[in-house]
Formats: sequence, C-alpha cells, structure tokens
Amino acid sequence: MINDWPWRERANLSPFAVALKAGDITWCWRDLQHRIDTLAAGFMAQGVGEGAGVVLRSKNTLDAVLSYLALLQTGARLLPLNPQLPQALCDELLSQLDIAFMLDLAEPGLLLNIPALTLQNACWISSAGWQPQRIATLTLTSGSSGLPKAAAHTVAAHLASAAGVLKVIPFTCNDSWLLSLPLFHVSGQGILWRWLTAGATLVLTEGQPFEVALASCSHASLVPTQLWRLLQGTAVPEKLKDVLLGGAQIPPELTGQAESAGIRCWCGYGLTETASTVTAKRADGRAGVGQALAGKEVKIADQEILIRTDSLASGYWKNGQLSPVADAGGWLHTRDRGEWRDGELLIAGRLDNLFFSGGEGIQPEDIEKVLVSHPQVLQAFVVPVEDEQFGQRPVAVLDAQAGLRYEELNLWLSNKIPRFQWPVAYYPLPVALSQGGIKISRASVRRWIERLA
Ligand code: 4YB
Repeated sequence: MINDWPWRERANLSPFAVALKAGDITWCWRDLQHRIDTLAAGFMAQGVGEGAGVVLRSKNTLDAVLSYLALLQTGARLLPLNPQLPQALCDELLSQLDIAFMLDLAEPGLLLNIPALTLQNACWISSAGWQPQRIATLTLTSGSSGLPKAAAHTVAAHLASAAGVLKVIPFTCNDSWLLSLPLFHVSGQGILWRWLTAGATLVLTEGQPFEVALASCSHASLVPTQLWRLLQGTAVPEKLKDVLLGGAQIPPELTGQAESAGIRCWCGYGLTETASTVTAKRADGRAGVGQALAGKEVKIADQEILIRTDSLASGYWKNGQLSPVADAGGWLHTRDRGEWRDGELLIAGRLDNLFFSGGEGIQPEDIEKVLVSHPQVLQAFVVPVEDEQFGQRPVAVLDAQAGLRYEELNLWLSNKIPRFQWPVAYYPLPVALSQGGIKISRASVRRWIERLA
C-alpha cells in the first residue's frame, strides 16, 4: 500500500540508496526528492496547479525525467509529447486537450500559443496531495488513421501496470533499468513506474552512446529492431541480464540469439490504453506472448483480443471530457487478432491490416514474420498495392543488411509461405519514415508506396 508519492516514500525508506544515474551524475533518493521538490515549487510559482494541462516536449533527458515527476507532484495533468511531431499536428491536437502550459525542452522549439514554463527552482509549496486516482498523464495513441487520441491514466493505473510486470520479471533495488524508450510512449513511462516500485536505479543515456549506457544496466526495454542491432554489434553489454521486448512481433530467432548471448528475454504485449504490458513470458523459442499478468484478463471474441485490466486508461481525454476506452463490461477491444495456442496468447496482427488478393485473405504480419526470420532482414512491412487482376497484391518494404539480394527473396520464401503471399516487389525502408516514435507507422509506409506507384 503506497501512502505518498512513490519517490517520497523511497526518500524516507532508503534515502542514501542510488536512485538515478545520468552520465557523470549519481543521485540518491534524498537528492532526487530535493530536486523534485524545488522544481515542483518552481512550477507551482509559475501557476501550475492541480488538474492543469501541461505539455512536456522533450527527449529522454535528466531534466525531462525530473520535470515528469515534479509536474505529477504539482497535481498537473501531464502530456509528454514527441518532439518530432509536426507543428501543424500539434496545433490541432493540443487545441482539444485543455492545455494551460507547455514546457518545451526540445530544439527547435514549437511555436504555439500556449504559455511557456521554464525550469526554475523555488522553496515554496511543492506538492499537491497524494491522490492515486487523479488523472495524472495523457499519452497519445499511435492509431493508424486520424488524430492520435489522448489516453488518460491515473497514477494508480501506472502502478498497477508495474506491479503486474514485477511479479514475473525479477527486478530489485540492486538492479538498474535503462530509460531505453521514450517518455512520451507508455513503454518509457512503464520503465519509470517499475523503477519507483522496485526502488531500483534508473539509468539515463544522457550524453553517452546508447550502447555505453546499456552496458552499465541490468535491465532494458527494447523493441525488436533495437535488440537486432545490439546483437549485430561487436560486444554484447556484459551487465545486461534482462530485456523486456514488445511493441511489435517478437521473432523467436531474435530471442534465441539473445539468450545464447546470455541475455534473458521477456516477450511482452500491451497497448497505450493499458499503460504498457498486460501479458508476458520468458522467451522459450515459441512465438506467443505468454499469459495475462496479475490484475489483467485477456479473452478472444471473434478473433479479436479483448483486455480487462487494473492498468486501463480512465478514458480518452478531449475538450475536458473523458470518453470510454472499454465497453460496458470493462473490456478494451484492441483490434488485434489473436488466438490461444498451447496455453498462451499468440498475436496474429492488426485486424485493420487484413486485405484481399485474388479472393485470398492476407494478414501482412504473417508474411512479415517469415521475412524477419531471414538472417539479413531486421524489420519488414508488407502493404497492399492496387492490382487490376487481383484487386490488391502485397509488396514488402525492408530494413535489411547491405548486400541482401531482393531477387532471391521469393525463392527463399517459396517453401515457407503460399505463392499468393509472395511480395510482388521489394523496397528498402526509407529512413525518413521514422518519426522518433518507438515504431514506424504502417500508414506512412503505405502512403510512401502509393506515392511511388
Ligand atoms: C504487438 C506486440 C507484440 C504490441 N506482438 N504486436 O513495457 C513494455 O511492455 C514494452 C517493452 C518494450 C517495448 C515496448 C513495450 C510496450 O509498452 C509496447 C506498448 C505499445 O506498443 N503500445 S502501442 O499503443 O504503441 O501499440 C500497441 C499495438 O502494438 C498493439 O495493439 C499491437 O498491435 C502491437 N504490439 N506488442 C505483436 N508483442
């Protein structure tokens, strides 16, 4: 049972234990608490108060982590924002989200008509009361069409997410988790809440190459492509014990290689609305994502994965109102296709991605799973192109090692998938499609292909 902001509890319980490392900086919980208090007082002196909508636009810096915690402590409703989102999108989006202030720590800054906050310290009132049921964060979803939605979570929901994960992944106060994914995504925020729950050490990359920071940590959350790149490097980080994977299909070939290199892999599945992970398992060579964690329930209805969880968003925030994320029974309809296989959940792909080619249904993820099992392919997107005869046909866009010969790929696929699934063309993935998020948007790959045609 937590009775105060978790960082305050830590500062009381173990004031001199190491809380955070960022480059040359090491702070104990007492240091951290002091910085959060003075910064929160500074925000309150600038007018931030309970329920105020505040945008935090930043990369994963030390100031961003401190501001995240300090703004929560003021009772604000905090929206961490991807600095790479285009200005026009931010304009449109933020106008609906009741934003009173913006703390812009990114370069170049956004030119918006929102009062700016600055980082300043004060010695004054520094905390709103501890109310775990208050809306604390808005996290933008990465929907395939239209404007992203703002999933509103309480601190209680974030803590419930952390509790579920920590029942399966060993993570104690002697361990350290790298803030390896962005704070504007649930996967980054999930790292913070696990760190606070376990009273462990949070490590920030701050001024060091990613691999160097990773080498000093016991834990990290990675998307599959990050782990592929890590394994390609010359040295695998020595201290790294546990990696939580998620966000996209997790190839068993990947976890197999990582486990042989001495890294324990955990395969997770979750969404923005569920404040990250809801199912997880230790990698075991099979393609599933395990079973529901404590406090979470998963069921399949008409092939769709439905989730009921104590970490669920309280609603989507828009113009001062919350609209439901779940049905009347509390179930979130994920639009992910799934099935139970050998007692665990298997994710087939997004229902919305299904298309038809010559009357045959194609789930692009079925082809992508096979493509990424090729030793030279790191990431694959299969999207439909219009075709007079077939209606639509699949093409593949690949993030692959130099030297891969596309002309040989269909031959390689020939004994692995049926002919109607073979891509009719292959393209290299353009770097410009990455928008600083944790994954590349399939819609942007599709638009890029349509423009080529
Ligand atoms: C998947 C998938 C899977 C999600 N197989 N499709 O802390 C974590 O859980 C974590 C650790 C490392 C990397 C990412 C995470 C996450 O939180 C991921 C959460 C996430 O991706 N949320 S999202 O809203 O951006 O996207 C959700 C969608 O992503 C799902 O609806 C699925 O379609 C897909 N996805 N995990 C296959 N293991």
